[in-house]
Amino acid sequence: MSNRFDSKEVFIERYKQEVSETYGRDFEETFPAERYQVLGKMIRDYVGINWKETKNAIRKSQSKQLYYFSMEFLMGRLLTSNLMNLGIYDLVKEGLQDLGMDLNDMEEMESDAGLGNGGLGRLAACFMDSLASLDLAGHGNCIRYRYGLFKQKIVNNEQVELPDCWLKNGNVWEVWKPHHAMQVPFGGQLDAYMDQNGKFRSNYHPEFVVRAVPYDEPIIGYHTTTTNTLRLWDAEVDEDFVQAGQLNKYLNDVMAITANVYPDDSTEEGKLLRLKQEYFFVCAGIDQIIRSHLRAYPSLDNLGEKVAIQLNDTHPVLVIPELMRVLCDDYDYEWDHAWDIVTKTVAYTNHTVMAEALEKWPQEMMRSLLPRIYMIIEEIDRRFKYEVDHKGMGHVWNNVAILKEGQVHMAHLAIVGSHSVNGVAKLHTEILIHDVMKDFADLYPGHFNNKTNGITHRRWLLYSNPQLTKLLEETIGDSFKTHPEDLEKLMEHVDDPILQQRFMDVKLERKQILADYVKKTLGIDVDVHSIFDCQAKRLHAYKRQLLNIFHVMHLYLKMKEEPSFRIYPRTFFFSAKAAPSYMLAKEIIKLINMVADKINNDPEINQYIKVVFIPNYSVSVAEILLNAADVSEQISTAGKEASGTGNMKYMMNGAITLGTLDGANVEIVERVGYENAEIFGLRVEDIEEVKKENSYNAWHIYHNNYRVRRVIDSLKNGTWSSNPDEFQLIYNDLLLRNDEFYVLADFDAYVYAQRQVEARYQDKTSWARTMLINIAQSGYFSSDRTIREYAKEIWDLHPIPFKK
Ligand code: 26V
Repeated sequence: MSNRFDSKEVFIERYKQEVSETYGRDFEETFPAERYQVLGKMIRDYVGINWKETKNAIRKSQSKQLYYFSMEFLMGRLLTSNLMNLGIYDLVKEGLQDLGMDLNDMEEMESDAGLGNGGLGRLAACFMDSLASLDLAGHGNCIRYRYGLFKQKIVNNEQVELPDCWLKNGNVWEVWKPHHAMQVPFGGQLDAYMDQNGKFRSNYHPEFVVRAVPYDEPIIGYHTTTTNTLRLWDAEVDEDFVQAGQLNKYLNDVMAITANVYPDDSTEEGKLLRLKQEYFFVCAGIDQIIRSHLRAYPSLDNLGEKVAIQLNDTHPVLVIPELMRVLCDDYDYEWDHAWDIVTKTVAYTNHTVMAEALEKWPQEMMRSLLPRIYMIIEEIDRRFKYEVDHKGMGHVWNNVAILKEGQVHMAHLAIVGSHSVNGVAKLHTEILIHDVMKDFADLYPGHFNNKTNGITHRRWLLYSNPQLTKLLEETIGDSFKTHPEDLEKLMEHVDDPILQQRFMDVKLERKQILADYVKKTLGIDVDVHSIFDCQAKRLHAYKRQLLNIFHVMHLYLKMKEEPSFRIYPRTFFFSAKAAPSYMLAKEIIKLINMVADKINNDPEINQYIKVVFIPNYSVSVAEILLNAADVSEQISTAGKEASGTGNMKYMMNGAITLGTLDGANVEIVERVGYENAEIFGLRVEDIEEVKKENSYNAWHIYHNNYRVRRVIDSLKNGTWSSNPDEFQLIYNDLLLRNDEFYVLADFDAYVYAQRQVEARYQDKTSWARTMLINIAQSGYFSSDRTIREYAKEIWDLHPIPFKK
């Protein structure tokens, strides 16, 4: 029997029956959570036909397939997106209505799948949506973490981390595939020997083996048959590998592998576990690829023609030595042949130029945990040295070596083992080529390329902002839904006063939705006619939330000092998680919350300024925050933010970028023009100059700039906290450690830019026009465009041909 329901009536009948049969009770007697479970299951079953057809079509046409290896997938909730992509949202909504239910309530029941830290994980999720929507065979490979990134609560102004038990009510989208399980070995001894043909052989006696068990989630394309797979690996015990007397330890070690998403790797302890996680999902993912390839083709010779593997940052870079191991050890390939196959198959995306974020592993740790893999890395390094010398580049060896100073440099391994290395925005790629990875770019000039990030306009415009979507449809038709570049048609209408007014009404509606959420969850009243100024992203010194809150503090102190100085009412929204061990970041969160407390409760000031810290920034929070913004704060130190993707989501919903010339901001301004953004601050060249001259002196600014001094002094003089040492880390970072991210250097320029924003906001016509221009120019930042570029220029991937 088909699982399809083509009419509301059929849906209602099936749904009632399914709920009642599943729980053995009359439909009316069942709980909302139970009804949610069954709804999810019915949709998953509904998708089954497409899933099967996609697999069949790929097999029949022998299409090339992409595997996106990522330690993180920040999927968020999927119910709305799945129903909308399937084109059955209205049918289900109305069906539920007839049953006295509200689809919104069902949507709220779903856990927000937070298997990631921030932009990198969300990018992977947007890519999945675009791949399927463009009919490309592209699958995700990751870990089924039992707990997502921690949930953040604010208690006494401080961040408190709570576990994110996203699986506690199960996961309706996943399908458990125990028969596709495999074994992943760790540690132990490797006995190497030469066989009679002089070929290297080894017998491996691992110390520890776990069973990797996949859970598959369908990734549903927009109004298309294509349904790809996100495979999440769970670790289970392998009955045959428990050593006598070690049962408990073994159980704990196995459980630990898939317990947590790493909030970053700034803690020493737990590093080994992170390396285990990396090999775990790489080894399992590669095994699956090899097995499925050999079901379709007689050998692995054509792997590079039929499979593309994209490494989302260096976390999955062990793909390179692991594939070499499989080819050489398990399938008897000669090194050079195997290397050709590997480098043809694998491509690498770099997501940061921050030195401390570039992954390195102690050689000893790698050798003892993964003896054969380490041996292969040594061989890759040895041969790479030969190549570098041979190219007459021996003098750069120390910059490019994979193994040096006792560490394995994962980015170097990734570059050497890939046919493509890409940055995630124009400026970022330039910095990679001309600065951070310069020697590699000289060695492999053709390998480096840019793929500016994107976001799925489906989730971030069509589904999370139906009010704006409707207005756009009425103005320019609906072609932008499948061709987001058609948003540009809006350019013809940006001067239309009626449209401007209707757009401002839509914005107001979104602001009201956010205001209601803030009132309900935090009890804070905000004025929807104030300027909504938003900064939402991970808390990191280089992103400079400090600059933003310093400006707020400055406004407050100035208004207190000068009763004649008043500003246009503004609400400053912040939302940010800090890594649990990142003390400076946590202190900044505390400062924001203490400033909020003080200002929001000061009757003289709180009609002009409100500060709202929204806890637990996540995909679901982003879905109501970003589209309510008037101002998008993108104020990182130039050269540090690889791309940013939040900036694109704000833009697509009309907000004006207040930003530095960093990451994809550069391309945003390129499209909207300087007159439709507010750009300020030091540029990359300026910072390079200052660094070269060694001329930056934070004390100098402190002593010579009254406004800066007033703000910094307020950290210690009881304005925000009775404890003068409360913000000592911030103080030290700025003054004793000379303000690494140029917060004080950009302060005046930022205050000035904020005044410009204020003035512009008061000219309603021009403000609305600017917002409409931002929307009109945002189509370029759809991840559909990004994925088309990857498919054409890196993967050589073509749409799956479905036979009609
Ligand atoms: C991680 C860490 C960890 C601790 C020490 C400092 C530090 C600095 C940066 C990072 C980021 C690691 C990689 C990453 O998540 N990059 C982000 O990737 C996004 C998608 O391409 C991009 O939009 C963001 O700009 C970039 O930061």
